[in-house]
Amino acid sequence: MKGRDERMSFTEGQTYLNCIGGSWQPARSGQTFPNANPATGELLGSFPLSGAEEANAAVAAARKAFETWRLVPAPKRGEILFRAGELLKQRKEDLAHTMTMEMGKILKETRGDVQEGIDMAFYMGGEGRRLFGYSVPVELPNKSGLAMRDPVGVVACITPWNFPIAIPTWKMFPALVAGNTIVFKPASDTPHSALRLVEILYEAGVPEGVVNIVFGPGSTVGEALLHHPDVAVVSFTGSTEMGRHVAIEGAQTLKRVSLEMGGKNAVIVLDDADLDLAVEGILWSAYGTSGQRCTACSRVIVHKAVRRQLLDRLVPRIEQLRLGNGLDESVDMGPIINASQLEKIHSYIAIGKAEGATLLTGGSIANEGELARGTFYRPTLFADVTPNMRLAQEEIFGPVLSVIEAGSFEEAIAINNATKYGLSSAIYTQNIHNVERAKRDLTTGIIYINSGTTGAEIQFPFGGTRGTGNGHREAGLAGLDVFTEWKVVYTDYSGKLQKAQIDQ
Ligand code: UN1
Repeated sequence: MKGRDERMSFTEGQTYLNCIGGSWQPARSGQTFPNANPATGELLGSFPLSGAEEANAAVAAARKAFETWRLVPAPKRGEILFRAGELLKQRKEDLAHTMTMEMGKILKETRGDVQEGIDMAFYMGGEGRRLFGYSVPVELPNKSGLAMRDPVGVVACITPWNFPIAIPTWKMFPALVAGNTIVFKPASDTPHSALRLVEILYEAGVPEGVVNIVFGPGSTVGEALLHHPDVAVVSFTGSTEMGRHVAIEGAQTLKRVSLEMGGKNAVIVLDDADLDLAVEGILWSAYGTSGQRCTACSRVIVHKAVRRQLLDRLVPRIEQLRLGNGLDESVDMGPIINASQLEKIHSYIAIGKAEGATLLTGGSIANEGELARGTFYRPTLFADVTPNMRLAQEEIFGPVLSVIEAGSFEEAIAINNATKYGLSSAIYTQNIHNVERAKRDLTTGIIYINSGTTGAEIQFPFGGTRGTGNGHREAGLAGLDVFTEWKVVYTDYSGKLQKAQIDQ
């Protein structure tokens, strides 16, 4: 690969490169942006501050590579993903460390993030020998019909910083096995994990130009991809506000746009719940990744009969959570991704108090000792929250949890469903009737029974209703639909003109 020796493995303070058409190159302007560790503030490296020019060059390279990649037999494309899965496995520990350093979540979680990439590599690698279409009987004699999947073309993958390996693999691996080529624009807070993933794909055997990575802001690189006529699909994960913009702009060139956006996920605790189990699920799903997951639990809807008992168990456990550098295995919660997110999270404390909610614990920036070097926020719990408060409606994307009281099963379900988001919900109950009613009545894309709101597995569709998505799903079989076009082939071997619907 051209320029490969310019690309070295992770060294602090190093300048990294875009990969366009298999060639590693800086931004044409020569400018870079810094990548910093949110736990310590230290500079980890610099990445190319690219713009429209680099994005357009990457689309041209991907468009060219598409003409040959689409003709590579799908089982061979799948084998490359199997090799990528092996490399991810071999480098899991190293990748987890890199990820913890650039975005802060604790090692246990960054290992899980890489594991999702490994799982997706093997799952989608297997699709190389499936990619099922179907044949069904046709209405005329001596004729057959076949529905098959075609790749769509150039796919732009625009990804967030909270799952820097997992989410890109959910987009790139199904796209690749189906025969598409890729321009990858990762979040500017996590460029290094993204770069490592692209290196692995090339090492696994992806031909030049099939995967391209362009670092830089959404406002230049992202916009160029959104408006480029040769980009066929935009797969985006991020805020609902930005997702709406992607959909509107993408519509101008009739792109297929797949959106995964915000969440305001709840854990419902009924009066017959195992409260100790519920506390574990709430802690893990509300404060894991410092609450910075689209699946994070940010509301607890508790039956009034067990509210007091639940709070009595929950508050001391929250106060025991240890904040610190995620590389330290004894730490429970790492930093917030950056200073502007920290400020945004903190602004909700005043909002919640003004609305009349009761702050039970947390509610402040943590800056004692070593923590002052990073961007840390104390795990926070509000009680006496009512369903329409901003605390209960807006995605905060941080460790801020609101407890809402409900008087009945029906009320709890109604509160759960009444937000503009619809990603994930959880219910704790030991009553089989409540389980079945919850499965029927909860209107989110993912439901957990007696478990928290996080922990989706890649063999199932991932995504949500209402403002969380636009009807598409990632992962599982459904994940292929975004990256394939149905093509139907009718073959008439009767040797005469047969007219469907006319010749009866
Ligand atoms: C996200 O929050 O953006 O279910 C993805 C989970 C993870 C994926 C979360 N497997 O929480």
